[in-house]
Amino acid sequence: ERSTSGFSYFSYHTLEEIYTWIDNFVTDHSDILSKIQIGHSFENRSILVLKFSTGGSQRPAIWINTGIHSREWITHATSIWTARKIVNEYGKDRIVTDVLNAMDIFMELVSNPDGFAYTHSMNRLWRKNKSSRPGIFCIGVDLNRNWSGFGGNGSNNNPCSETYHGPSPQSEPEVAAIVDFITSHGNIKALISIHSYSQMLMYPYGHSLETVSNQEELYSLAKDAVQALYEVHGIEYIYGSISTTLYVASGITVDWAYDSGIKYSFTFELRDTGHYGFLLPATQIIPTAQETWMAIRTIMEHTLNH
Ligand code: ING
Ligand code: ZN
Repeated sequence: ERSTSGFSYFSYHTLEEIYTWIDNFVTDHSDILSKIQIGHSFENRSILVLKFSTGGSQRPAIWINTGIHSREWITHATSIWTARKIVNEYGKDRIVTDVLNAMDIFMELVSNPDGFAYTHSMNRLWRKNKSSRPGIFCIGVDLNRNWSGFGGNGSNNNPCSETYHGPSPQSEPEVAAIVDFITSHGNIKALISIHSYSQMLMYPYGHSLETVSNQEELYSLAKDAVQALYEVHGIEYIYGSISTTLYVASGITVDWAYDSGIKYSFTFELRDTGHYGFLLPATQIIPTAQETWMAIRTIMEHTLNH
C-alpha cells in the first residue's frame, strides 16, 4: 500500500477525503477491487460502490451500505475499515477467502453524499438527503422511509418531519440508484444496511409485526452474529425483527430487500446506546469496526453456505 498509507483509519473524514481514499484504494488493490458509479445524488454528487471480486460474472453477491443517514458517522468509518479488512484477509482468513472465491461483495460507503457533505459544512446532525421540491418549504427526505412499502406506520407525510417518506416510493435518486443496481444485478443474496446508534442487529419486517418466512433462521443467525461481536470487546447487542426490537417503520431498505427476494437482509445499529449517540468519539472507530466485522463475517459465512 502506497497511496492510501497516509490515510488515518482512526479519524472521521470528509466526503472529499473518502472519495480520494476510494480512488487510491482501488488503485492499490486493482486485482480484486473496482469502483462503480451507480448514480448521482440530488445535488449531483457521484454515488459510488466498491466491488470486491476475484473473477466470474454476475456471481452471487453480498451488498453492504452505510451512511443512508448522514449524521451516523461511525457507519462510514466502519465500512472504510471493513473494506481494508476484507482486502487484507483475502488469502489469509478462510471465510473471507471462501466467500470471495465464490461471491462478489459490493460496498456503498456513502449512501447519502449530499447529507454527509452538509454534516461537515452546516449541520452535524443532519439525517435526511438534501432534495427540495417546488412549493415545499422543508428540505430532505428520509432515505430509510422512501422504499416501496412506503407510507405506512412509522413514516411521515410531513416534509418537515425527520422521517418524511417523500412524494412517492423511490422518488429519491439515492434510493433509486440502489434499487436499480440491485434489481439489474439480480443475484444479491445478502444485504446489510448499517445505521447508528443503539447496538442492535435486526431483520424484517419493519412495517408490521408480520413474521418473515425464514424468521427462525434469521433469528438464530442474528444470535450467532451478535455473539461473535460480543466476544471481541464485550459489547452487548439486542437482536430480533425491526418491528419487535425497535419500532414499526415503513418504506425501509431491508423490507424492500427482503420482498425483492434477498432472504438475508439485516440492519445494524452500531455503538453506542446513547451516551455519545451520533457523536461517537473517533477513539471508538477501530473497536466498533473490529466487533462489527465479526458479525458481518458470520452473516457472510452463512450466506455462502446456504
Ligand atoms: N434509526 C433507524 C430509523 O431509520 C431503523 C432505525 C433502522 C428502522 C433500520 C428501520 C430499519 O429510524 C436510525 N438511527 O436511523
Ligand atoms: Zn439511521
